[in-house]
Amino acid sequence: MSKNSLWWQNGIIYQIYPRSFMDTTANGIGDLNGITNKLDYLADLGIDAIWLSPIFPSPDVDFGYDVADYVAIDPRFGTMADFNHLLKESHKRNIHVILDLVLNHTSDQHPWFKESRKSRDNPYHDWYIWKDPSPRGGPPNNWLSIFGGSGWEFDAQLGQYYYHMFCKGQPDLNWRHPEVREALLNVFKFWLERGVDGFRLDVFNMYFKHSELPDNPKKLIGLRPFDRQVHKYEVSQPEMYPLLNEIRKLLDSYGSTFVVGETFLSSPEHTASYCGQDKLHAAFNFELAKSPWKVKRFTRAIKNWEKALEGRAWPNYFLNNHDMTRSSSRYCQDEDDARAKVCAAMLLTLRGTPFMYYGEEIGMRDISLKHSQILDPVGKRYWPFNKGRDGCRAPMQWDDSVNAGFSSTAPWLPVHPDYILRNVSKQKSEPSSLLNFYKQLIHLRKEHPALNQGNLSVLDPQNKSILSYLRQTPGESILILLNFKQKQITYQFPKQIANQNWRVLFSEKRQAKELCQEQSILILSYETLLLVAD
Ligand code: TEU
Repeated sequence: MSKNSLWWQNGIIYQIYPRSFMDTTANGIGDLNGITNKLDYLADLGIDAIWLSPIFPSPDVDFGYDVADYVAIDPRFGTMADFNHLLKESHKRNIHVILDLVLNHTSDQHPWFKESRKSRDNPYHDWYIWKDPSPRGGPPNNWLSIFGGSGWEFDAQLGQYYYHMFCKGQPDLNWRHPEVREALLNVFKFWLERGVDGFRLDVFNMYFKHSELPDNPKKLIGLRPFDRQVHKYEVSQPEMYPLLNEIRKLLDSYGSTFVVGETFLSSPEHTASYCGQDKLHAAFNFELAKSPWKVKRFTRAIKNWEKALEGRAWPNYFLNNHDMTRSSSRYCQDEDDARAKVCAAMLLTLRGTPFMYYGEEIGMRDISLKHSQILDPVGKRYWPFNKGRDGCRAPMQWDDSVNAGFSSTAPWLPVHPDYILRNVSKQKSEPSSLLNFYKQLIHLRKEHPALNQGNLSVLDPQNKSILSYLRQTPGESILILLNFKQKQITYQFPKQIANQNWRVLFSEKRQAKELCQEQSILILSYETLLLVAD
């Protein structure tokens, strides 16, 4: 549908966790029609694509990341007709649609797995990773599940173990089997034929395991047993590269599509190795999102990512997703959104596709739950050491009506109690709200080629307060100055740009177009200051 083949570079991608976005059927769970109803809101925000966390039938052991049918819609989310409608209405508004494909594992309720466990000679048996007990008895090797315990589950009837990196209800597929490979490539085709614009691939670098299934080497240091292993043999096997090549060819044959991979347990360099012309368009590198509130650490994360990609692929940045504490909860103090604005400005002015997560634009905070309310398997297993991921998955806060306007009935997870004060409707009407801040910067990013496509030069930090970088095209230079601290501070223009005259392009705290003629400038508390070369 896209006239612009670079939509995924120029655009902003907005992740929706469908069960928490908007409920139109009064079952407490968001749905596809809910998303369709909110497309005008998203178009007005200025985003260019929505990535939908899994919308396929699932027993919800891992809330959609355990798929029981790759080519159908979970009835709680709607029907295929609802999906077609959502796709059509999104495209009408120039919003692309990206689906989340979870192809490393299925649900144990997927018909393939049900067949697979029937008998050792069932045609589907080898579609999963089955293995006899070790000669001494017990699991075939030392691989563990990141969700806790052994990675192997014994099936008494078969007398064999199957492997699962995540819950035991999420058996790993055997991508080495030609029929599995074909069936999964057909999943891409099925959705491409329907007109979707791209995919997010869940833990793609886990698809292949070492063919011999050897024990992983041990490590001395690490919090959990999982962390005290080098994950050498169950992730990042070389067979992934030719497969990515094949996936990319398939996608390219459908026009200007996009595929972003979620890299699991990976360094920026290794993540970058999966990106390029004949591989993924993009992959997620978690360094920025894991940075503490320190200019030095953000600077390092940005430089590392740029360096790792070596110009081979277009960068991307995110601070939030459905697996991590929201950035507002990580960085903001109380209800003050000053730091959330700094985050927004950074995300929207860096060189690379920004990924946003629903509710980020209004600074939604994580909900806190009692042990008995936890739904996420990670939280159930590791409480209270790790409370799991429910916190960042609470219902979207639309307005101050009952259940924050998300649903007319009790939602699947509680609404954050701050919704009366923090919601879309309220922030729309407040000129200085976080929502309006996002909108202004999204607008600026679209208007200015330097912000959109320009080069990036990260300037060396002068102090612990200011993160600064230049974005440049041959015709335009923009200097971005972000104050990470509450106190105001004087910024000295570095030598390489000291002879330049700068005008204010954006700041909430001063007049646009104001000229800066001094060698230094006073940056106010948590100020975002964008200067354009005169
Ligand atoms: O995430 C993989 C992953 O790295 C996380 O499971 C991570 O280990 C966890 O959040 C730590 O708390 C993807 C999905 O994003 C996640 O939602 C799924 O649970 C997982 O894969 C399995 O599909």
